[in-house]
Amino acid sequence: MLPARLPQMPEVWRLESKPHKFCPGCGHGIVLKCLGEAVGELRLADRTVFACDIGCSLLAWDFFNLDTVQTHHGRTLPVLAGLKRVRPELVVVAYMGDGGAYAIGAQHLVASAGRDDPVTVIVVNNTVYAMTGGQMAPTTLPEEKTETSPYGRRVEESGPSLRGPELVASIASPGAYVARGSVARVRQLKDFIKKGLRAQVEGGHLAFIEALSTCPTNWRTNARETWRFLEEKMHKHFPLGEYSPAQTAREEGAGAQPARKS
Ligand SMILES: Cc1ncc(C[n+]2csc(CCOP(=O)(O)OP(=O)(O)O)c2C)c(N)n1
Ligand code: SF4
Repeated sequence: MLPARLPQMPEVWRLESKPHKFCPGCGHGIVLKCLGEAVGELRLADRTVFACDIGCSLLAWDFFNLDTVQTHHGRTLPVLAGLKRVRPELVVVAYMGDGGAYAIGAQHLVASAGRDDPVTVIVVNNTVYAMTGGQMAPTTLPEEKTETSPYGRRVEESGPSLRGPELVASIASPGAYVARGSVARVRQLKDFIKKGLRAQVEGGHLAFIEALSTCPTNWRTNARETWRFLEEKMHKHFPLGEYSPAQTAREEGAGAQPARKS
């Protein structure tokens, strides 16, 4: 039997593509719902272009009633930076996994942050390459077991797990918006995404939001273990909040540390 009151969905929700194809317990649907609501509440639907990367994010290619482009792995940001240059009136949203953003697409992320491309970037960090079977990613936590680190990630061999917002904030322009949210803090995540859209629309700046997310399929966790891993391990290693781009790093070429605002 259907519940008496169905949950309210964003106005850009595309009913024909539901139910969606993400696994049960996956965080992608939560991030996308936040994005859909943010686009609707800011009345941007008629000029927003949504672009998704290779990886599980590509399952969102027909998720919204929005113009959508699906790009090669790691190439979503330069595709949208180019689109924005020729059609500056559009609002462009790049939706990527941590593998796409921080491994194969890292060069584009660094270049876009340096150029302050007016694109809103959302990176879903689930600590693994999910779609290809759970291999170790740049964001895999120390000691975390994956398909390619069956005894746990060894920092001595693979380096520390990469913190995306901290990296972007250390090279981005002072006007850029940088934050890290989590699917376990939905209102905060949606607020960050809204601010990220405003940074593009009102300020003409890059916005970068990382969303900590769940992948029970590759973590091989049940519901309770999934949430524990997210809230106890990931939140500890990847602090939530907004990050101030380091003005001095840009002006003087120095390695100033980005400050966390909240
Ligand atoms: C150029 C290129 N290299 C590798 C692949 C194979 N590949 C497809 S998805 C993927 C991993 C995706 O991981 P991530 O970007 O973190 O997204 P997730 O699936 O975790 O959401 C890889 C390596 C590819 N499609 N193209
Ligand atoms: S493999 Fe992981 S990230 Fe991909 S849809 Fe399933 S739960 Fe989500």
